[in-house]
Amino acid sequence: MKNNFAKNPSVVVIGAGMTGILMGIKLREAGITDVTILEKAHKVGGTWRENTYPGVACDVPAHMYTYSFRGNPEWAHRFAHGDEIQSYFETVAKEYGISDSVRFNEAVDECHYRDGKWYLTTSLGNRLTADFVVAATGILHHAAYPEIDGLDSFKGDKFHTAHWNHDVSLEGKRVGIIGTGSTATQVISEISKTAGHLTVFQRTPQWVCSVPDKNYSETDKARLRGNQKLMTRLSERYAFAFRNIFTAAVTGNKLAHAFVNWTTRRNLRKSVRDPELRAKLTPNYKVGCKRLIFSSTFYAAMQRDNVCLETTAIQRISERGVVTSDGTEHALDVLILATGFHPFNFMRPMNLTGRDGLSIDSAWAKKVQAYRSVCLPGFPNFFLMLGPNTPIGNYSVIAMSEVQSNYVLKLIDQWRRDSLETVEATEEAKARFNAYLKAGMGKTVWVGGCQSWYLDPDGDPAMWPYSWEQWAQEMEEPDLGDFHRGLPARIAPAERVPPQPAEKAA
Ligand code: N01
Repeated sequence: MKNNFAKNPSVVVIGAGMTGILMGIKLREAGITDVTILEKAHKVGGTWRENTYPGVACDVPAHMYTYSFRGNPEWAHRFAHGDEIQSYFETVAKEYGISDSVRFNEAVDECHYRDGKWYLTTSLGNRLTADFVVAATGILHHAAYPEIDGLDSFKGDKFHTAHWNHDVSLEGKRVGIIGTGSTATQVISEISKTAGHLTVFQRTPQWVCSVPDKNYSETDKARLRGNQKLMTRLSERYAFAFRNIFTAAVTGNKLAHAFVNWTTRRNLRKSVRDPELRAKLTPNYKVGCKRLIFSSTFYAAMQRDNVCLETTAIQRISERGVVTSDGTEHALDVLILATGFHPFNFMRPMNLTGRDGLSIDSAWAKKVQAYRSVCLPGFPNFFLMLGPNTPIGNYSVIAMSEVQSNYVLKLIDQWRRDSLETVEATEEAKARFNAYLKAGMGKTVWVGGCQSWYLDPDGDPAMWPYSWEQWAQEMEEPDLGDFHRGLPARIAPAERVPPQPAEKAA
């Protein structure tokens, strides 16, 4: 591609999941030819490659969960199943020539900035030098194991949903599952069909909204094939509804919240007739405080004869099963941990240091924050995709990545035309941005009296508290006043780590 820029940067993208594929496509479109994508696994797909548990699906409508430039007429369900999504990403990566250029089975171990360049060392011992690094490393990929006494003593089969053991058949077995989040509700709906007996260990009930699934017929698909315009219209219709109902409901729109509150409570009332079970499944916090669960099958699954809801607290795990605080031992053959992820482990375990030896652990020692989610002061020419306060929630994370990738490309363009010597947001800009976020949190539903992975260790939501439209508009053009011009002041020694040995370019 011909362009009028003085410089053509070298860029390393870390990760070939949904965002890494997108960045690869966008960088090439921008005429940037020196792009290396490193992927720790053997194929593209990220979270959809990793999560293969029974029932895995996307609870955002499939036609909305696609790249805006590459609709998918082949979706078989309104809420696409994990394998369909994985296959979509593999297809797009192939079509756009991304898979051929990814270096698979090569993780980034070290990533250090010095004098205008990034120096990376990979798990294969290779060394690379780059002008820019884009961490497309995803959000929820470090499985959280519960801290329960005796967890390792269990003699049956035990695994986390993110590392499903497909060698273990559940047919006819006594199965226990800990957790009732978005993942667990999908798993429970599916495995309750075959397990001999399923005990669901619930610590906190969840609000569940029913949006029925739909199978797309061959006629539906044929209508969409070759018609990107129609697919875009369909995607926009879903996005409009989700933004104005679910996103609005959690970010302070009272009318939208009243509607979601009403329909969610009604779903529980209509779906669960037994008052005792209903009471156990009724949360005591606001609808939407924890991520709203979309399922039209969970409540039915909970009422199967072979399913039992256990709300007594777990005391410990024994060799035979789960012991609850009333002294009951629930004997199990298989224990499934649907206990979620560590959401603030962005980019780990990579060893990352920015300018003047500032380590990411030091930079985030007090709080995990960024400027506009993607820029980290002290880490010039480095972008973290889907970083803190991205408007994640019940919306398409692909749409978020597209907005952020355009923002990042505009910043790289500033470097290419020499308007910015390095791209680094100032500490002041970060502080101002985070104060602005904090000011908006009070009216959101996340401060509605619940615990969830949305909250950081201080209890502050790591979310975007305003409307989607406001976010997209503010991300449209970078405010260059928020970036360093010329040489920034050195970072105080107390915040640094010892200097890293010099690496040679690959
Ligand atoms: O994890 P979670 P998840 N003892 O953290 C319980 C995305 N996602 O994997 O509520 C007992 O939500 C914990 O209990 P409590 C989506 O963004 C998307 O389900 O903390 N219980 C909770 O019930 C989602 O939000 C899709 O009291 C313990 C559960 O484990 C995110 O992934 C599908 C415990 C953890 O729930 C995470 O969802 C699936 C303990 N010690 C997931 N520790 C889509 O469809 C934890 N729990 C797009």
